[in-house]
Amino acid sequence: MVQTDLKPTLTSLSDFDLKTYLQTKKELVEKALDESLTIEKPEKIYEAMRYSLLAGGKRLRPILCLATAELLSQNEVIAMPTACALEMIHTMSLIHDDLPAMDNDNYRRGRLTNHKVYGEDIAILAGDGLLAYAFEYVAENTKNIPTERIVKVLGILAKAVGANGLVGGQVMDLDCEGKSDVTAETLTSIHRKKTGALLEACVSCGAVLSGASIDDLTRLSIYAQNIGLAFQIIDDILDVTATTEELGKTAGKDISSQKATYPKLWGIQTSQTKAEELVNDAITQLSVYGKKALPLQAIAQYIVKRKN
Ligand code: GRG
Repeated sequence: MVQTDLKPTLTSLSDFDLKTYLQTKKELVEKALDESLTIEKPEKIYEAMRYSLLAGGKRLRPILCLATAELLSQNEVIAMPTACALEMIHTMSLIHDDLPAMDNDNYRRGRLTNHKVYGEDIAILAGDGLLAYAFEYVAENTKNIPTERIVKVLGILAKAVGANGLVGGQVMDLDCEGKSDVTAETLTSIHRKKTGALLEACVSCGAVLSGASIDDLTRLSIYAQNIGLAFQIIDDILDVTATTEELGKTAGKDISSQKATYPKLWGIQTSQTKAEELVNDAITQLSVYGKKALPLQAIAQYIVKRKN
């Protein structure tokens, strides 16, 4: 029988070895992050920044950026400084999120939170230091790329961080604590900013660095918005169903902080179904790229299957 290349995408997707892919990319990212930030004076602040930046985590954001660059330009090296910057921004948001004035948590990524080790003053400054360094790192280390693409990337990062991104989402989230009448519309608006904006920036930055067309940018943005929301829905489910050991952070925190969550609004089963629908839509968006899109499609599937 003649072997055909036209196997349905989903068959190829189930054959894709995501575990090895994620492990390989994670090792590259860990090495780049380690090299990105060396200890200078005053040592205390560099140690605090490195403590959280090198504390592990899934490294999903840098991997999304690298995978997008690989898809469009077969060149992930050009995206590594931006991938590191995205992880610096994500890490700073976790440090600030864990502060007593915010979510007040003692554990993150399986170890004590930054302020528990270095004190609140240094934790705030470590977050600020990482945020500023993210932009410096992209500007100074992105090579062999037209300057206008680098400027565009810096703009995308700034937008994802600001009042229409992480900051705005966090403010809305804090405002909704203790309220029982939060609608699905409001919750989705919170998470599109708080979680989705940075995940979308990962994909958009990888695309812009690769010289993406408007059509590429549009379909990749839709992919990213869908996986961003699915990621948060699963995050809410795991907060109820997983243990502190599995999560590496305090489980059940959403209930004790009286947070508005998707399981509270829809129940666990409906929340899971909605996340799966979003991910299926995300996968379909990328079918135009054929097998080259398998890594991003497999990452989308992983988002609804993950256990931490
Ligand atoms: C950006 C100036 C500035 C301030 C930050 C605190 C804050 C404002 C925003 C909070 C953002 C936040 C913590 C969103 C939650 C996103 C989320 C679901 C994080 C968990 O991500 P994972 O599971 O974590 O990828 P790992 O540890 O694997 O990287």
